[in-house]
Amino acid sequence: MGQWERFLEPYKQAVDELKIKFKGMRTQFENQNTNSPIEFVTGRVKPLASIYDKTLEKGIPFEPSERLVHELQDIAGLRMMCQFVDDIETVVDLLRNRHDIKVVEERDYISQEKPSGYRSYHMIVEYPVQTIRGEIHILVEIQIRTLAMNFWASIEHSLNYKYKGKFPEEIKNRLQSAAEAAFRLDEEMSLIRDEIQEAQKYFSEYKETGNVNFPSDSRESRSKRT
Ligand code: 0O2
Ligand code: 0O2
Repeated sequence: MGQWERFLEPYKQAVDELKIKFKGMRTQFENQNTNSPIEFVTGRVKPLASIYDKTLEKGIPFEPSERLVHELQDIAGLRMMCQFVDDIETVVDLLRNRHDIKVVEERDYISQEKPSGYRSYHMIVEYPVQTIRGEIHILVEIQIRTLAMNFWASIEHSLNYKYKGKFPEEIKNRLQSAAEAAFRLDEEMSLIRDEIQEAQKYFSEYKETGNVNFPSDSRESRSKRT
């Protein structure tokens, strides 16, 4: 096994374990018939090429080292996607209260969006990985964002790769206005959150049982809310 493979092994274990645990949180909400604040979870170990780019950017040697461990806090990364902006705070609280992770840092790019238009909530946590050589504490970056924020970030990330961060002025402006549109979409969806969640509840009941009884007063209660 090569030195990089050995170095990245516990990071892979951390991502795999946390992915299962976080997906489990979603399942627990589903099992108690409650709308989950977590829509879906993804995770990855930073590819070696991206680690290399980051070491060049930061001016640190490209080799497994303590310095690399401390300066690259997102070698292990998880993303938790939410339907609504308010769910983000719920997920952040759930993570703060877990005993298997220790929050090291939080960065709120939602109330303080980045100049690019990027919005997301970042947590750097320490996670203990059990290995045959003992326990290792791994730094993990968790990005928590809405589906709209995720859509914008994925598009911007691909364009960033294409233009190597040097966007033509027009693209830059369009991305900023797209970020505002995503923000407005999140706001609009929040306004009809109850309506959406009620519909989703009936839809999952329908998927499970094949039939569903909308309460007779649902139309009435909906109109009362508006
Ligand atoms: P399910 O049942 O589809 O939810 P792995 O290859 O197993 O290590 P994984 O989890 O398959 O990793 O891949 P990854 O890339 O980490 O996460 C992708 C997961 O996110 C998949 O779920 C996708 O279905 C889910 N996903 C991606 N985009 C969306 C989306 O827009 N909406 C929803 N609801 N889910 C999305 P799973 O894990 O395959 O399970
Ligand atoms: P990748 O390919 O996603 O891994 P750092 O740069 O990590 O030393 P920084 O910049 O303070 O420190 O970290 P930050 O900004 O809190 O988090 C970095 C990660 O957030 C990025 O990882 C992206 O995943 C995401 N991110 C931050 N800003 C933007 C942005 O403007 N657009 C998009 N699409 N994503 C962003 P990497 O390593 O840059 O990339």
